[in-house]
Amino acid sequence: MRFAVAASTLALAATAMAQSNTIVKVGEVNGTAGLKFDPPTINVTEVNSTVTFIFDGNPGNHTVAQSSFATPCEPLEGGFNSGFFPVSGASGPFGTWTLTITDVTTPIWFYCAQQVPKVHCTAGMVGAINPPTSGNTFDAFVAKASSAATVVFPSTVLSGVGAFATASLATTTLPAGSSATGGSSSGASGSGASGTSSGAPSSSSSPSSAGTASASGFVAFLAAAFGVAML
Ligand SMILES: *[C@@H]1O[C@H](CO)[C@@H](O)[C@H](O)[C@H]1NC(C)=O
Ligand SMILES: *[C@@H]1O[C@H](CO)[C@@H](O)[C@H](O)[C@H]1NC(C)=O
Ligand SMILES: *[C@@H]1O[C@H](CO)[C@@H](O)[C@H](O)[C@H]1NC(C)=O
Ligand SMILES: *[C@@H]1O[C@H](CO)[C@@H](O)[C@H](O)[C@H]1NC(C)=O
Ligand SMILES: [Cu+2]
Repeated sequence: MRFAVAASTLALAATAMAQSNTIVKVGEVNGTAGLKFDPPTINVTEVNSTVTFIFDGNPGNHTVAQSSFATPCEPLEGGFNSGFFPVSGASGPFGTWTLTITDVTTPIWFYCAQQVPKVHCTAGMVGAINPPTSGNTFDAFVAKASSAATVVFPSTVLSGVGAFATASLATTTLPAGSSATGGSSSGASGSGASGTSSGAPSSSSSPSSAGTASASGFVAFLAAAFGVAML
């Protein structure tokens, strides 16, 4: 027993020093639906770290689409886009989508491409991974987005610039009233690993999935993620 605790502590310490997993809520801030990513900016220092977007804003129907500082509400050429995931119930189904970051030296900008019933990008639904702290800052990006004349609705693409996903947006159902124990996420394993999703449009232009992500690790991570989400 003591050994098991020690071993898991070591494993946690090793994980903390290597790649990170960061959760970004889509369309939800502190339990309330809103046109935001939460947190809107994150720092990722290690290549192959992951960012998991949890689409749990209820009600909501959002995307995570890569753009550029110059044109915040238009798809970056070669950029990623999760596709839409509609949420219309307090207990889901919710969507999850995980990006692996391959370039931690260049900012990764993204926006929500939803324009119905209002434009989310101009309303401030934008985010950034590793934004500069001077010059092209996140605040400057938000300001640029707010006055964007053009908002473009991209098709679903897994592979982006400096980041990629290996599976489409997956559907996860949370039982009503589930607690922070996270034991309820096993039902998500099939959809999480295989990338099937009823909520996201399918895309014939998506690159084939590498499909090598650890399913059990991902499920454990989802459990932790929803534990946080339900606090
Ligand atoms: C969410 O809650 C945290 C902790 O109470 C608070 O610091 C933060 O400002 C809140 N965010 C928003 C957008 O209200
Ligand atoms: C990211 O790092 C910068 C310094 O490089 C820091 O100012 C900022 O607070 C960090 N952001 C987060 C979300 O940790
Ligand atoms: C990132 O993952 C790729 C593919 O598994 C691997 O080839 C590369 O060595 C990894 N890089 C780091 C810094 O872990
Ligand atoms: C989500 O939004 C997209 C884009 O506006 C729309 O095509 C789709 O029908 C919406 N889905 C639902 C279930 O409302
Ligand atoms: Cu949105």
